[in-house]
Amino acid sequence: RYLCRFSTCSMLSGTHSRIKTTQLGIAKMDLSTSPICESGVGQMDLGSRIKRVSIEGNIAVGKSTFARLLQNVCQDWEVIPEPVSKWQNIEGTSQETSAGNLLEMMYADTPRWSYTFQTFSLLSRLRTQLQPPPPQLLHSSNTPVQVYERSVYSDRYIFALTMFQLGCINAAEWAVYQDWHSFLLEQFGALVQLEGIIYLRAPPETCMARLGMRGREEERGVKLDYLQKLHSQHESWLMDKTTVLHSEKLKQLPILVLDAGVEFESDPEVREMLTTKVKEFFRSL
Ligand code: DCM
Ligand code: MG
Repeated sequence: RYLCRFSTCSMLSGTHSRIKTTQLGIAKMDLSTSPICESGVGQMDLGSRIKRVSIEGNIAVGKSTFARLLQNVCQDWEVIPEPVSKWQNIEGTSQETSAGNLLEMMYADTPRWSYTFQTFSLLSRLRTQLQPPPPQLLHSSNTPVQVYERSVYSDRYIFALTMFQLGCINAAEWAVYQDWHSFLLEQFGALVQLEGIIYLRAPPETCMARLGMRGREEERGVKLDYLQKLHSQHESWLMDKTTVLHSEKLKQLPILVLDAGVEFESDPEVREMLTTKVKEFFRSL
């Protein structure tokens, strides 16, 4: 079963090269002056006034770096990182023993482990996002925002879908995955509902270079054509809006597109420009 699927899964073999040559740029936004941190609140229910936004973007585009940057901008913004360390160290039945590194297993034998990986990614992310917000966010006098690194939506519409299209998740697994996803969102969707999405957009070549620099051991075999495929998938979902989505709310979500092709970490002017856009975006939600 796996051998036969392996031939169609090209993540590590370099046969897919579909990339859109769309002009990369920053979405136009109204840059008025007052930052969200200075805005007051009305009489709204404490929990419901917390905004939830996810940062989306290709592997190694700089989501974690950008999230850290945002964390330092405003104390009323809570950044929730992607639970990668949980995937690298699956808890065994006794808490001291690890049941393995699922990220490593997935990259080492993608057709064998993709379904398992995607199921666990969805589960661990949902669990993380269902955690109650910290008290300082609930009692903040400003507009609190929870910023998630990726979401249950990119799990499905970027990664799981790509794995299905590459033949690394078969038709039965895809049907089961989608059934789980839809069911879990029916049950918990309201609790993890997003108000907006920040799309960090960069050429796959830039992501490839950054992936090399960060040197995560498990990702050594990742090829440019896989990043190109993921880039096209992000473009279809967030720019062209051609991805078939299963939630009306998701279709309507406001999206802030930021050019992450520039070196935003080291350049204070670029950092300032990007965080101003984020403040304005949060204020508009
Ligand atoms: N990942 C995946 N499927 C998901 C979510 C993440 O394969 N649903 C992988 C891609 C990266 C790593 O996990 O190898 C997350 O790293 P990054 O923060 O660069 O996106
Ligand atoms: Mg990251």
